Amino acid sequence: MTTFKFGPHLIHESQIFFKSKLTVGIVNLKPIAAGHVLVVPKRNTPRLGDLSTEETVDLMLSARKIGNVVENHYNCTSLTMTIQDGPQAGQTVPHVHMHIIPRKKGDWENNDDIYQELEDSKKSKGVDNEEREPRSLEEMSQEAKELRAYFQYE
Ligand code: AMW
Repeated sequence: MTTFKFGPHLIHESQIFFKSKLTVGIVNLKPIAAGHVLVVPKRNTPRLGDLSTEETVDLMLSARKIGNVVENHYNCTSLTMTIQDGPQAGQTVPHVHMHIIPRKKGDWENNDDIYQELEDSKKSKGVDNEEREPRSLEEMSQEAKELRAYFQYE
């Protein structure tokens, strides 16, 4: 796999840090916190309900492993793990994905503000009307390299 199709987006191999039989872990173009990554089934399908049982189990087991790693790597103590399953739930990329966001005490003043921030991060302009800059491939590749070291990766 040299590139991976995430909905309409072409993901560079260097953005991928985890691969199982049916799932990949990729670093995020516009993370809302350090270690905000995405867990994505290899097969491109929009809704969780489209996945086979095997794909669903593989996704969840992968999310558990990845969550463990990012929580430790970023010295956090909890995880927000969320799937926006369909456009009315806020899904913008029509390819199933779970957000994993490492959390620690005091990171957001009100715990659930994280969901608003997640929404804002996906708009082309943020709440302050500032354009949210996507990260460079170099920056994303560096993070993926660090995370890849925790997994048996081929
Ligand atoms: W969804 O609105 O569909 O729940 O979330 C889409 C996520 O995908 C966002 O976190 C966004 O930053 C991320 N994203 C969009 N395009 C890319 C890309 N090319 N590489 C990595 N992440 C991406």
